Amino acid sequence: MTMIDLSGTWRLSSLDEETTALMPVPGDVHTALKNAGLIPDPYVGRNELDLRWVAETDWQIEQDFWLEDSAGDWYLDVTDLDTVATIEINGQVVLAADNAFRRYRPDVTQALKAGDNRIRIVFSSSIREGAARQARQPFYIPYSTANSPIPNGNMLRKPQCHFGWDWNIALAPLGLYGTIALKKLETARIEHVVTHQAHDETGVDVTVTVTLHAEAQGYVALTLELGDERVKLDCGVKPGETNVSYVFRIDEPRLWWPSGNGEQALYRLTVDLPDETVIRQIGLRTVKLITDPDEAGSRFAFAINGREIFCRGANWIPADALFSLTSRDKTRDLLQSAVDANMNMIRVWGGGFYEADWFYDLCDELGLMVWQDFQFSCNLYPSTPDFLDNVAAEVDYQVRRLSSHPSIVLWCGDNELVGALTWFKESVENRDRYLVSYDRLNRTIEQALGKAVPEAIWWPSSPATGYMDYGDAWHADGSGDMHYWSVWHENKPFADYRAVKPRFCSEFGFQSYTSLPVIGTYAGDRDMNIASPVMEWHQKNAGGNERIAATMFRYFRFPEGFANFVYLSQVQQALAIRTAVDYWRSLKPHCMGTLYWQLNDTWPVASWSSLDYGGSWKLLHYLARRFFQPVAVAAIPSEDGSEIRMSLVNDTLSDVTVSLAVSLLTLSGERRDLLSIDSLVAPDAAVTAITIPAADIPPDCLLAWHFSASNGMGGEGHFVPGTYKGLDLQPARLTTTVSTAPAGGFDILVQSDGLALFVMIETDTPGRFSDNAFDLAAGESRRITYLPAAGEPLSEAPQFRIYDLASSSVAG
Ligand code: BMA
Repeated sequence: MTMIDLSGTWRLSSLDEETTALMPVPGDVHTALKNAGLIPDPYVGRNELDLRWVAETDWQIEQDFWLEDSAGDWYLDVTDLDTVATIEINGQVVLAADNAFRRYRPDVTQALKAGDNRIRIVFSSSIREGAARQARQPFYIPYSTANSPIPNGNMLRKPQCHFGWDWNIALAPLGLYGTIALKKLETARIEHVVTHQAHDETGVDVTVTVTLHAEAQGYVALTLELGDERVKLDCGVKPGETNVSYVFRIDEPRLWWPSGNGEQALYRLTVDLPDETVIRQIGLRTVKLITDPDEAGSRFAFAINGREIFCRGANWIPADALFSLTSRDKTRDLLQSAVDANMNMIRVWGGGFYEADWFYDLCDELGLMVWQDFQFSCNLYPSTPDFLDNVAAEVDYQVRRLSSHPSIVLWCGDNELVGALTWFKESVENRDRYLVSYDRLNRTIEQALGKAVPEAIWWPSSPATGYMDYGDAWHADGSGDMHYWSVWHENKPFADYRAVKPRFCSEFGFQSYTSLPVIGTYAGDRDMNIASPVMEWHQKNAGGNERIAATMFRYFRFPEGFANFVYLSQVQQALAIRTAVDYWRSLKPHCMGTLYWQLNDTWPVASWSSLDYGGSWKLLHYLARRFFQPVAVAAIPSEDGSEIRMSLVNDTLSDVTVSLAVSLLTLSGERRDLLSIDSLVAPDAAVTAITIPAADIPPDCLLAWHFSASNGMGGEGHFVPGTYKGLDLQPARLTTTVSTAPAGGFDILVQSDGLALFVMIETDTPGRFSDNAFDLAAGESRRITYLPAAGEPLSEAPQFRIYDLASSSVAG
C-alpha cells in the first residue's frame, strides 16, 4: 500500500505558542510536557493540584511530511484521537472529531500537494468543550461529582475516569493513542472484518464478512485464509460499501476454552487486498448466557462450548492514567498476574477504554474471558440525536473490530447507569425524563450492537436485575449480576458478605494502601503518616482512609508505625474479599461468578486493587491465588457462629479427592491435630466436607487446615472464631536466611519460633515472591523464592522486610 505512517515525533505547543515541546505520537500531552521538564511528575506528592491548566488549555501538534506524488485518492486513517480535535492538512480542515472511541478515515485528497506538506491537530480543552456541550443540552445532564472533580466529562466520548475517579488522578489527559497514517486508496480498502461461527456435530462454519469501501466502481482481488484453506475472490465494488462473505468449513475443530478448562486453540484469519492486510485471531467456541428462571429468581451463568463455567476474576481499569506510560509488556504482566492468581475472567469496566486489539489477543491466548462494558459509567448521559448518532458509530466500529475475539463473551451496556438515576437531585425529582433519556441511549447501544454482530450477547447494564428490569441490583440477589458494596460503601462488617447470595457478583471491593515501595515513589519521608496531606491526596474516595482505619479498630489491634499500618490495611482487604469469595463459591451453582473490584491501579494510590501500580502483588493477590484455586477449601461460619462448615469447591472437569487435615493452633504456635477427612468432590460441585462445632475450638485457639487434592492442587488456611484483636498473639520471632537461587533469584528461608500469621515479605526492588501471606506455627519454616522483575539482574540480595500479624502491633 502506498502509505505514509505519520507516527513519530511531532511538535507540540499550546495554541498561544507560549509552551512548546516535542511529543511522540502515539502519546499524550502531559507526559510530553513532563519529559520536556515543563511540568512536574503528576503522580508525585500533590503535583496534580497545579496541573489543571494543562486540561484548560487548547493544544496543537504538527508535523511535516513529504509526498512524492499526490495524485489519486488519499485518506487519513486515525484511531484513538482524544478527543475534541480538528485535523488540518496544509491549513485545510480535513476532520472535526469528537469521539476517542471511533476510527476516522476522512478523504484528504484535495488538501494534499506534491512535495512538503504540513499536518496539524488542534485539541480543544475537554473542560471547555464539556461545559459548552452541557450548556447546549435541552436539560441539565448530571455527572458524578463524587468521582470526577473535573466537570461535564459525561458530555464527551472519552474515558470517563479521565475526569477523576474514586481511584484516579484528575488530569483530563489528551493526545493521540492509536494510528495516524496517510493512505492511498487503490480501488478499495478493508473497512471491517466480521466473523460468525455456526457449530454443528462435526465442525464449524465460519462466515467471514469483509466490508470493502471504494470511491468508484471497480474490481479487487480479495484473498482470505483460515487454517489450511486459502481462497481468492474477485470482487466487484461500487462506490461506498460492498460486503463480501465466504464460509470456511472447519471439521474436527480445536475449540477455544477459558483457562483451566482446555486449550486456547487459535486460528489465524488473514484478509488480503493487494495492498492491505487485516489479521484476526479467531477461537472456535460457543457462548451462552443462561438466565433461566428458578426458585430464587433467574440464573446468571456462562456456558462455553456447552459447559457452565464459574467465573473467577476481577475488574480491569485502564493500565495507566496516562497513555504514554502504558506498554504492551506492562499490560501483559498485569493480565498474566490475573491468570497466575487462577482467574479466568476480567471485566473491562465502563469508565475506561475499549482496549487495543493486542489486549484482547493476550486475553485470547491466556484464556481470560472478557466481560466488555460499553464505555459509560456512573453518570447520566445526553440523548440528543447528535450524541446518539455518535454513540451508534462508536458501537458499530468497536463491536465489529472486536467481535472475533473468543475471549469476549459479553457486551454490557454500561456501568451503574441505572443506579445513577437515584444519585442526582434532578433525576430523583424527574425520574421519568431521565429514565426515558437513559433508555434512548441504552437502546441505541443495543440496536447498534445487534446490527453489527447479531449473535453477540447483550446485557443491558452492570449491575442489572434482568432485561427490562430496573431493580436495585446492589441489594437484590435473586437475579442478574450484582455490585455488592455494602461492606465498603455502607460500612457493614465483613460477615455481611454472607448476607447475600448473588447469582454473579461483578463488583465488590475493599480498599488498602498501596505497598510501601510504591508509596515511596510519591511520598517523602515526612509524608509517611496516614493523615499527611500527601497520603490523603493519594486517596480519592471521600472517607476512604477513615474506613480503612475504622475497620482496623473493628478487627485488629492498632498497628505500630506507618509500614505496619500499610501492611495491616492489606491484610484486612484480603480478608474482606476472601470472606466474600469463599462464601459465594460455596453457593455454586446458585452463584456462578465473582469478579472483585479491582485488579489494577492507574497511578500510585490507595485503592481496591490487588495489584500495585507497576504490577507488584499486594497481599490480596497472593490470597486470591489461593481462594480462586479451581479446587479450594474454605471455613465458613454459620450465621450465629455456632458451627464452622469446611466447604470444598471443585471447578475442574474431573472428580477429585480432597484430603483435609484440620488442626488447632494455640497462641504460642503449637499445632494440635483435630481431624482429617477424605472427601470426593464431583466435577463442578461445591460440598461441605464436615461441620465443626465452634465449641470444639478452645478459647485462644485458631482453626487451621491444609489440604491436598488428588489432582495435585493443595493449600492451607486458618480461621479465627472471634476477631484477631481478641487474640493475645505472642511475638513470632521470625528469622530469615537468604541465599542465591537459579535465574537470578533469591531463596528466603523463613523460620518461626511462635505463631506467625499472614507472613509477608517485601522488598523495594520490583519482582515476585513464590508465595506470601502464609502462616507458620512454632518450629515451622518456609522457603520462598524471590525473582526480580525481568531486566533487573541483581548483584546482591535486596533488603527484605518481613511482616506478620503479631509483630504489626506491640502492646504498651
Ligand atoms: C464501583 C465502580 C467504580 C468505582 C468503584 C469503587 O461502583 O463501578 O465506579 O470506582 O465502585 O467505588
